[in-house]
Amino acid sequence: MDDVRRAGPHTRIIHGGQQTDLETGAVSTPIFQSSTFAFADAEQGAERFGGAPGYKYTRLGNPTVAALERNIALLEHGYGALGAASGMAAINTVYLTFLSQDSHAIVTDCVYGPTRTILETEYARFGVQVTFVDSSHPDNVARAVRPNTKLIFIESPANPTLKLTDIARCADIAHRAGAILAVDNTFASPFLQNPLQLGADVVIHSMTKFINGHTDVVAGIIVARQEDVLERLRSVHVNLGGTMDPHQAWLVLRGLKTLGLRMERAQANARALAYYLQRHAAVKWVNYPGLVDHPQHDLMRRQMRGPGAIVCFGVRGGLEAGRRFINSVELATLAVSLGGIETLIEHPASMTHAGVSAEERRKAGIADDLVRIAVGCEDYDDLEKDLEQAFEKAMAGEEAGV
Ligand code: LCS
Repeated sequence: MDDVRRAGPHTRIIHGGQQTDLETGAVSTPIFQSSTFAFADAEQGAERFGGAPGYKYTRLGNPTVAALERNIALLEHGYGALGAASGMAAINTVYLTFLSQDSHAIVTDCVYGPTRTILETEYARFGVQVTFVDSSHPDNVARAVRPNTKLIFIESPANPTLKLTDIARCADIAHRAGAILAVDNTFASPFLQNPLQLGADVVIHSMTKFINGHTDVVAGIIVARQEDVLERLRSVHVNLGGTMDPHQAWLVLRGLKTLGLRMERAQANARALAYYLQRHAAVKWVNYPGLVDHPQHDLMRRQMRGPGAIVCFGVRGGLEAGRRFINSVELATLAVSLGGIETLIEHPASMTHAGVSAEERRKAGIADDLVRIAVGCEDYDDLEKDLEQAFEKAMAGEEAGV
């Protein structure tokens, strides 16, 4: 194929940035499990350290990791990408690249817990200033801009409130302020949303989630729209050391091949579950951007290709009934994380976002009764049956006053 960039979404996922191994004909990218790479002679070693192409040392670059980086860069329409040991390693490289003493960041208030708490606990020690805003109203972002604002970091859809942020508007605000816009695109995956095409400068993913999709790897990636931004990130990333291991990269490459298939199926399941929950007497409220009454349904249709596979809801009877409900599921697994082929269920206020204070959670809209369900690829009927029996148990406890 002349240019896989112009191919359809599944073809791009399967073939993007991949090439058959020239020496052996291996169709699957080999695992180059080597920490270092031999030079032909002293001159070649010196040239490579001077910037000539070629591998030197795995923390600085590795062929298996590079195959994954080429693929994700292509899927996100970026100039290039940097594999990371985890989503948090990717986020820390972004923070450390663009923030310094007395610089200011604007961050979505309802981001993944540690994305927020590390700014409050660690970066604050070095004089970094942060304003957390409800970025679902871009005017809040514009109002928070200061002369020293260097980074706007948004998560859309956000974890766990599923609030969306208008990426194009935020790119405009960032660029007028001379700042970088970075977007955590984990919840959408590159299959459903491409922030760089909407004007963002940097995208990060926790590849632990949809991109790998099999609940067996922790990994992250950073994608930059422009070469100069990528090189700034690279010089911090390789020295900070949160880079990727070749075996980890190979597992992610393998999981990634079915990203489109998994997303389509998990999203269809999520959509059907959202309708089921909306009709259910034991459910107080449902939050899913695919529902037409979601306050940002139109924005979802504008900037995403689908609402994704995470559904949040509140169980009638508050925290206790919610606890009984999540203790009663049998097919769905009570565990944090998301984006795997199996359905996972968790309670953010006491788990993923427990490090965020109760007051800040309330301000960010992370309700105490919020149950997050990361819908997987099982048969829909089995999922519905499982939730139904869990609701029956939760409500029976309610009547018995348990
Ligand atoms: N960004 C988002 C949106 C996330 O949800 C997570 C992890 C991260 C970044 C960090 O990625 P990691 O370092 O774990 O690869 N979110 C989790 C969650 O909701 N449950 O468990 C982890």
